[in-house]
Amino acid sequence: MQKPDILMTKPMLPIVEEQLDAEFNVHRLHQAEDKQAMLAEIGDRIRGVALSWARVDEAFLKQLPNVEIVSSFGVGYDHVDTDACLKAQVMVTHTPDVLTEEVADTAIGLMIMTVRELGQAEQYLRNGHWKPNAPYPLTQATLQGRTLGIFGLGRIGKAIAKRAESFGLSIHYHGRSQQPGVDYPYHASLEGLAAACDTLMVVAPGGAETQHAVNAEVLKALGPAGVVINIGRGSVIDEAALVAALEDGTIYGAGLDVFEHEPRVPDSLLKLPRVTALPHVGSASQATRNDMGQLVVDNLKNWFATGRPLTPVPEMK
Ligand code: NAP
Ligand code: 8YV
Repeated sequence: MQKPDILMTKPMLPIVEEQLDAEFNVHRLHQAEDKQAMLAEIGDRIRGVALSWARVDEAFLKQLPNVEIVSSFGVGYDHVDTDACLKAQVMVTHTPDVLTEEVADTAIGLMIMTVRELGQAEQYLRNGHWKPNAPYPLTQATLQGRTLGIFGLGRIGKAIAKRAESFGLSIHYHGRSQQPGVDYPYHASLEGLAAACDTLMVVAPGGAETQHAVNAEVLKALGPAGVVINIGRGSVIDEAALVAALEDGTIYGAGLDVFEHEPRVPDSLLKLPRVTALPHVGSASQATRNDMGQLVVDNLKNWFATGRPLTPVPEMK
């Protein structure tokens, strides 16, 4: 039987590429010198897409008139226009759950690094500044006694909350609605959440609805002891407003794993002393990335074997 033709948009993990090559006729868009010419030539044969970090919109889908499924690497899928996919009757899958605990671990690590300046302290030692009578300065902030406001109490948000509770933090949250069976105080507005806490953990998805939700007003409400941690998406925070709030002391510090224009991180942010910046490594252990990659493969295999996806995005359910 003829193997289905699928399109790969970027290089993927070896375990993914090997399995996809065994099951499908894989076309690698990233290897084409002229991507438009390649799509014009093979676009109508493509039935599936193994997607990482490429935008899927109406224009892209038009070039793949017979595509049935987009299997995206990662739980966040703000790079996929799900309305366009629904209109074109294209299934979209993502990789939830398998990365939840890893990302929550990273979020907690980033929060502690930021509040206790652990990255800066390590640089102090590595740069030879730790001498007799020259300890690293005491941090003005402590994790103890903090109130953590979680913006996006979903799978990862709840895993962060569970960990934070064991550190003795009080937890509050904001989302589009109050969740039944969740006892943490709920705030109907993000500004209300920020006013009630001193540490804001952003773990909401990206996309038009959350674009710049963390703006100058929210940062002002967080206050001068406030620390923002972003493990969700860069687009959720107005980066220029964040820089301004850090520069003038409106808030205390920030720990960021994600940025508005990755991999570009503005110098104005990096030169601030109370900023901890990580290169989008929330899920980036080999084991977790392999599990995510396996789901990309399994969604495609299941779709072509049974006509059903394993982990469709909520809009497709
Ligand atoms: P999830 O279970 O769907 O949780 C998302 C939460 O955000 C839900 O509680 C939802 O609550 C809330 N939310 C969704 N849309 C919202 C909106 N428009 N306004 C306000 N709140 C909204 O997803 P997850 O698995 O926890 O992942 C969350 C996000 O983390 C992903 O979308 C991705 O962007 C990010 N992520 C980052 C990394 C990294 O490496 N840094 C790794 C994995 C994931 P309501 O429905 O009640 O609003
Ligand atoms: C990945 C992520 O880094 O799952 C997500 O939404 O942001 C991360 O786990 C990314 O999707 C792929 O590089």
